[in-house]
Amino acid sequence: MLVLAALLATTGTAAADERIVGGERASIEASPWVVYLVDDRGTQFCGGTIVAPQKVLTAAHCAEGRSLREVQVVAGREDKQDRQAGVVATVTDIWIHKRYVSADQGEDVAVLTLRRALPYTPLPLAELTDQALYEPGSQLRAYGWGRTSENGKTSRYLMGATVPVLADDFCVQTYPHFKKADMFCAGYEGGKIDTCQGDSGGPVVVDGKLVGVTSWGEGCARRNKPGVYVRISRYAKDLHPVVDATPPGVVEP
Ligand code: 4AZ
Repeated sequence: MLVLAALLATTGTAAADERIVGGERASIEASPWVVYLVDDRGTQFCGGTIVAPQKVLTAAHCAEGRSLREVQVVAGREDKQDRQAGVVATVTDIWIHKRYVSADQGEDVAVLTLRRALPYTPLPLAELTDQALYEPGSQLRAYGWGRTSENGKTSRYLMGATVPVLADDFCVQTYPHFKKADMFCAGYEGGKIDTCQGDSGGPVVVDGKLVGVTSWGEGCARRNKPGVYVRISRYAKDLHPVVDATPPGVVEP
């Protein structure tokens, strides 16, 4: 999660300067619904959110082109190196929004069905009636194990950052193909605090609801280039049938 890449580049010593790191460690106990996805080599590549005991919501661009064997869900583990913590869950089905083409064209949502129910509290989705949560200035929390600078390494530990919703007009100005019905952008005009590669698919939360999924942006924490997120309230109708379905062949723990 984020860093001030431009400042790093100009000072050369900024890596040791904590003031430029926009995120901070977050605890898995306080955010038990945040998970990460690993590939068949065990490498973390995206985030996700537990939205029902056997369902994880992520970005379509995280799930696209992957077979079931090429994605597993790691839940309850704050430190990626702590192999004892939490559980690694097998994926039995991947649902990708039928209109998904690419992240910057919208519909960047996917739902993974797990073989077993996870012993962690799911996070409810924002609904169409939750428009107030998306007002400019609304302070959201984004979570992930992604890169801590634009060209840096992903994070060993779960990180969180607070980013305010920006006005749709600003997002359209900076990203001409931004679709305000399907997306929102959040962050600071000056950059500094942002999500980054590896955070994709992970949760953006306010008021105990999942309002966004990390989707895209130009670089990370750049001036006037905020992060772009899936506007989850707009997809509630598409997601509920998938999220609320009882998976066949349920294996109770
Ligand atoms: C990515 O590549 C990505 N700064 C995620 C988030 C942002 C940019 C890129 C937002 O997954």
